[in-house]
Amino acid sequence: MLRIAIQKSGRLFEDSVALLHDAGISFGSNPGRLLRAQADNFPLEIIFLRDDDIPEYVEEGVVDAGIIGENVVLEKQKNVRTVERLGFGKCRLSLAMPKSTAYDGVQSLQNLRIATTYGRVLAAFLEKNNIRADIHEISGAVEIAPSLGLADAIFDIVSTGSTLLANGLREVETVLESEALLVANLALETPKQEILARLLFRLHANRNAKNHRYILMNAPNDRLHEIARIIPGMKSPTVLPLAVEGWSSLHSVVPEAVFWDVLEQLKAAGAEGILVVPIERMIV
Ligand code: PRT
Ligand code: ZN
Repeated sequence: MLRIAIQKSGRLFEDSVALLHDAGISFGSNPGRLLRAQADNFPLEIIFLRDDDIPEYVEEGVVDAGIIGENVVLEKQKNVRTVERLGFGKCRLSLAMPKSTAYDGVQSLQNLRIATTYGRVLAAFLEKNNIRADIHEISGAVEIAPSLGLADAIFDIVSTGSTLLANGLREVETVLESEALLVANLALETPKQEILARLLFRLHANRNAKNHRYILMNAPNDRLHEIARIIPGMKSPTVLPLAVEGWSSLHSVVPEAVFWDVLEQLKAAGAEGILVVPIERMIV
């Protein structure tokens, strides 16, 4: 049995639940109200916690793994292993200042009072840049600190930037690009490692599927060679003869990131009847 902690409620909750559900793991229809849940069809127990507590619980082995923002992992400085970057919960940890204040590079931060809930990450950044500043650690509502006269700058999470804007602040320095991570205890016993590996296998199959498209097309046989060279597929494309003499059907898998370019090239090279279909799961 592997025990995994996810956020009880908040910005990571829904995506964390969806990640497990998409991996075929079911644990009841209303997990938000529970503190713990047992999966019906996978050796996994899910514990719902405040995100701030997860790194410590993972380090101590109270839970074996957790899903948590990289920003929190770095701030808490607990000994945990990052197993996977999960691609959701994206945000950045940035320095921001009142719009009217001049900013001319990190030197402008010298001797300022900076309000934050991420004191350790900020201290490390300032030290790396040889800046001496007064870090003012507060537990929330960081964005209003400058207008209250409590600080000259803030260091906080930014996503769309609209909160900064609403408080008359502008982002002056991005310190960290963060996303949700799957982290694990450093000393998992072998049976737990095996369950984690099974979970990862499923996550990878889903991610590969999401990042690729299956394409099918018809092409005259004298163009097959050229067309096959355009397709950046998994191996070589599958080629099947059509009932019509001199024509074949080609099938392949194309990365999502390039498939529009590939489609244009295929069309120009003489492919016809091109179909692009989503992939449910993909194991490479
Ligand atoms: O209750 P618990 O302690 O578990 O949750 P929490 O309130 O500490 O965290 P929560 O749910 O707000 O965020 C959890 C994680 O989501 C964070 O640790 C980040 O990793 C990630 N995340 C992604 C964000 C944002 N985007 C985000 N926009 N966390 C916070 N914000 C805040 C931001 O600070 C700002 O105040 O949302 C506000 C809106 O941002 P803008 O820039 O879109 O206006
Ligand atoms: Zn929190």
